Amino acid sequence: MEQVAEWLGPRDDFAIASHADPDGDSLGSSLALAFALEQVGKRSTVVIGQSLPRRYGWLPGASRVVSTSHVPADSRATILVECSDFARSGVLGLDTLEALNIDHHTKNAMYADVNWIDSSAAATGMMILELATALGAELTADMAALLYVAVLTDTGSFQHSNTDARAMAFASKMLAHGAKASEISEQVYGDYPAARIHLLGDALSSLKRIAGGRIAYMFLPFSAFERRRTRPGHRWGAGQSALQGSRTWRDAHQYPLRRQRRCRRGGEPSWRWRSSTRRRLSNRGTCGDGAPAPARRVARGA
Ligand SMILES: [Mn+2]
Repeated sequence: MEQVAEWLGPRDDFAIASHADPDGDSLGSSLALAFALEQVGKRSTVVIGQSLPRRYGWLPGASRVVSTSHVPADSRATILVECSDFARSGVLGLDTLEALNIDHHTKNAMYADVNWIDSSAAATGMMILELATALGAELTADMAALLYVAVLTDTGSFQHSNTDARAMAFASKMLAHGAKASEISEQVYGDYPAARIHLLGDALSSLKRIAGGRIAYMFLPFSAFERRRTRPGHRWGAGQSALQGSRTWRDAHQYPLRRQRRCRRGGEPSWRWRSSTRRRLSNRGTCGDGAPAPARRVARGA
């Protein structure tokens, strides 16, 4: 942390880059960092390599996010938030600048001048608060909302295994500083288009049980995506929601979801199946009757 503050000290005009397909943690962290830097008299621009996802359009400071494929010309240094390498940002030219790398994932190429990785943090947002405090910035209500979004989304609404006492204490602190839990949840999770809800229904109604009921699976054929007129971003989201929904089923131990994807090889469109699975923690290792659980990843292709 000392090294990070030392690196920031003499520098100004930062491009703060979130990763491609930005999530609540990378966007909330990037914007909160921009507010903290502003408090200590430093200029920064938050850059993302695509348009801002609609459900994050309400975030404090969202109007300052610049969607660009190339780093702004007036940037003098860059801070990458949750990017495993420069390319992960989806923004070109960052590697020509002096760089600070902030991440809580262990899989990180350690590519910057200063690399600050803390895998014990449930969200990068928790590291950003540490940094803001070290810089002497105050935790404002806007920053608290942004950092609450970071920890809310990265813990899967406080359901994933990274939900520990520290994450909950952090969330509590954000609420005490003005974050509104119910409003934020509604903004983040209550803005799905009808097409995505229908797609979720398609997935859930395809639910089948095999292997004597020990394995349940759902599948989403490409035709469902076409029928529901979904955009690419909805497809992954519907898959995730379907997996989430299947977790509530009392007897399930593992939840594979198969999605059909269209691929182009040598100009000819072809079909591929892609599978993802989730396993219930309390049943990890066995399928209830003592039999070993099936492989975590179901083989791709069909
Ligand atoms: Mn994260």
